[in-house]
Amino acid sequence: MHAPLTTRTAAEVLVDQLIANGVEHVFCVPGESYLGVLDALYDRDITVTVCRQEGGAAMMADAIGKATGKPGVCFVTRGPGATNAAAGIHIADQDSTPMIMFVGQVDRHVRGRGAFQEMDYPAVFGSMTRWTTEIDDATRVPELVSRAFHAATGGRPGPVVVGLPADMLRERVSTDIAPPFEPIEASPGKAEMARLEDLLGKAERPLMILGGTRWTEDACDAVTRFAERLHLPVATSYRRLPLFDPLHPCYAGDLGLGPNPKLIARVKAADLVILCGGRLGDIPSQGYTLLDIPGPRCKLVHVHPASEELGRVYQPHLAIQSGPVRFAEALESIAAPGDIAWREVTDASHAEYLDWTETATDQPGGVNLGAVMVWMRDNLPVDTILCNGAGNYAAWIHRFYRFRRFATHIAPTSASMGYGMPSAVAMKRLHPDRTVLSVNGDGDFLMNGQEFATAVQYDLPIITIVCDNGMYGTIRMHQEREHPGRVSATDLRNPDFSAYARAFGGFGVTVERTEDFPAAFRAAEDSGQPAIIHLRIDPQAITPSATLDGIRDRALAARRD
Ligand SMILES: Cc1ncc(C[n+]2csc(CCOP(=O)(O)OP(=O)(O)O)c2C)c(N)n1
Ligand SMILES: [Mg+2]
Repeated sequence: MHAPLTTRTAAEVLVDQLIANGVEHVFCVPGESYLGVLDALYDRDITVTVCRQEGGAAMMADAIGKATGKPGVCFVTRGPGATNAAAGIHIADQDSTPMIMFVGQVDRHVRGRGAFQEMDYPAVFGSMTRWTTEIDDATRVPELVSRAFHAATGGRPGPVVVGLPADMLRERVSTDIAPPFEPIEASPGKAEMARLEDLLGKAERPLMILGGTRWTEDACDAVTRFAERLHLPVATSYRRLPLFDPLHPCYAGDLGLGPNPKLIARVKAADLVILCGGRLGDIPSQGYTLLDIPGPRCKLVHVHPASEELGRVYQPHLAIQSGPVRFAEALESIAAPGDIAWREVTDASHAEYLDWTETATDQPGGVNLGAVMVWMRDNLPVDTILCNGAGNYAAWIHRFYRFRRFATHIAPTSASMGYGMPSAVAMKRLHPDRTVLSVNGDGDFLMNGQEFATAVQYDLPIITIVCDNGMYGTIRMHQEREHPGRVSATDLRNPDFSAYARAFGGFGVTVERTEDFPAAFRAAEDSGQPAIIHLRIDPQAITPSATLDGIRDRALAARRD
């Protein structure tokens, strides 16, 4: 314990405890329920970003958690603020992102009466957080904040919600600040690593899949060295692309939405799958079809920091309860088999990845999103951070863009729309000197497009791309498959997104032809302002390899058969 024994308000103790835990940024929408905290933030060394909607604030905190591995922090007001923020809490839960949301609460003496904006946080958030609590005793702020950091980062990381009764925040207490938290790393045992070595020695077609969170750049480097020594093919799980350099000769590709069919065949043919960090959930497992449940036919080695995830869906042949950091370190001890049987498989897998991603596919319409991704991949700095939400437009990111540095892709595995704008704000606050892109669909963007105002407020020259096809394209695609020709509630009449940018005080430009994109991008950069590049996309260009009419015709033909 340290810090002097002077009296402070509980709100001041809370903010000091955050600073002691290394928190540099908080994101908030103000509320009268936590005025004491806003006052404590006034003269403390912590960067505050005031947002336009709590969903955006919570997504910004999630983005910080994704980028740094340490809890991102947001503050929101009770009832309506908390419910708005729920979108970000759910993302952090599904994505295993460490984050902490502090939320105001009514005074303790009126609690339970259904007082103004009162809400029962454990009841509301209990099913999507690692821990939800309320601090009733001002002297326990350091203890409970410390526990919040441990709960958000331990095992499988996730969100924590902490309720703060307004009268508790006003109380003066003389309490010390607790020491900073240290994330707890589980390590693999020698016996498990020996069994892994043995399994590799007997394998003919092994494959490693990297996913989940708790990674560091060093851990990724160590896995890369291991893959190199064993010439092991490595795939990345859905939206965990930056865990492995896609141009490394061992890279086999991305297991996400619209994956390379050849990669799917390779996973199905593997006799040993080393699933490191992730859960191989619904999306990367292609609707739970890649491995048999509960007992996969291949030998499955599942490495995960949380015991409750091991054996939850798949029965692993070898379960290793370890975070990626310690597991990656331990990989150094594994000897390469004398004769590496899978050399050619690895080379072929990488060649298939390159073939699948190298050049944009032909598309209807003036703007080819694949060509836009290829241009950005070839022309932007390698440490560019790309943020996005959900929609079919993201298929072109996954397929054609390349993430060659750690934590350069910030996007929800929960495929929550509206994430691309707020997360880009958080990334530009965190890394003012790096290029930050926010890539959005037209439906997606307007879910949190108001955070463009936050980018303007803090002079954050983010380049925002809005892929405007005039529809909720993903749902239209499903509609054409299942109810061909019956377009229901998926058309959108959109604003002029470049005028939207200018109305907010930013730079806006509309692009109608692929060849105009580079100049538009450079003009957006040169403006030095937050910018929106409005891309007009032909609605027929629904995926990199299919048109809407093609999907409709196939569905109608299937009905006639
Ligand atoms: C918050 C949220 N609401 C609804 C959905 C369901 N959904 C998934 S994709 C999609 C449409 C996305 O449309 P748009 O952003 O325009 O991208 P497009 O598919 O047209 O490229 C919808 C409604 C979702 N994933 N998240
Ligand atoms: Mg759209």
